[in-house]
Amino acid sequence: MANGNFVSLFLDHANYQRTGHNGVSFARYVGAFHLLAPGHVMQQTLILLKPDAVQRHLIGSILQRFELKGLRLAALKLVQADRELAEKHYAVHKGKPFYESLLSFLTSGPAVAMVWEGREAVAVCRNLMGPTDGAKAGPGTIRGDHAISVQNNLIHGSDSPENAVSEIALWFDSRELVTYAAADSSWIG
Ligand code: RTP
Ligand code: MG
Repeated sequence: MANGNFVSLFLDHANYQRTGHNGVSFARYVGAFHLLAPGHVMQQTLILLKPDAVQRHLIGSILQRFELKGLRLAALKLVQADRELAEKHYAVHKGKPFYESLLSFLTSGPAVAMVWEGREAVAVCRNLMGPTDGAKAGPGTIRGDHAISVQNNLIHGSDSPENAVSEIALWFDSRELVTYAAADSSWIG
C-alpha cells in the first residue's frame, strides 16, 4: 500500500450519504474512499465566504489559508443566496434577536460556497476561522485578522460533521462535488 505503510481504507461519511444509497456512479462511490493512517477521520465541511468577504476583496486571501493548511477543495461556487436558502441554512437561529438581520446580511450579495475535505476538517476549519465575534477572535485566525463585528464576521463553517453533511446537501448538488487524488496527499497525511 502507499509508501509501504499500514493504511486503512476509510469511507468518508458525507460521500457515503450522497452516493451510498442513490448510487451516482460506481466510480464516484470508489472515489469516496480515502487512504488514511489508522485512527484518522476524514471529513468534509461547508465553508461560506459571506457577502462582506466578497465585497471586501478577501476571497483570495481567505481561500489560501485553507489551501495552505493542507485541506483539499472538493467544491466551489459563487452564490446569490435567496431568503429561502438563508432561512434553511440558519434555521437553528430562528427566533433569536439577530435572526432577521443575519438573513438580510447573508442575502445582501454573493457568497462563495466551498466544500473542504481533510483529516478532522470540521474542527480544523473552525479553528482557522476563530470565534464568532471578530473583536474577540485572536490574531492569526481569519476573523481575528480581518473582522471586528459579531455579525459581519466574513465566514461560516459547519460546527459538526452531522451539520456538515446537511449543509453541503443544502448548498450543493451531489454532482458538483469533485473527487480527485491530491498530488501531495501522502506528504500532508
Ligand atoms: P457561523 O454559523 O456563521 O459559522 O458562525 P458561528 O457558528 O461562529 O456563530 P453562530 O452562533 O452560529 O451565529 C451565526 C452567525 O450569526 C451572526 N451573529 N450575530 N448580533 C449577534 O449577536 C450575532 N450573533 C451571531 C454571525 O454572523 C454568526 O456568524
Ligand atoms: Mg454557527
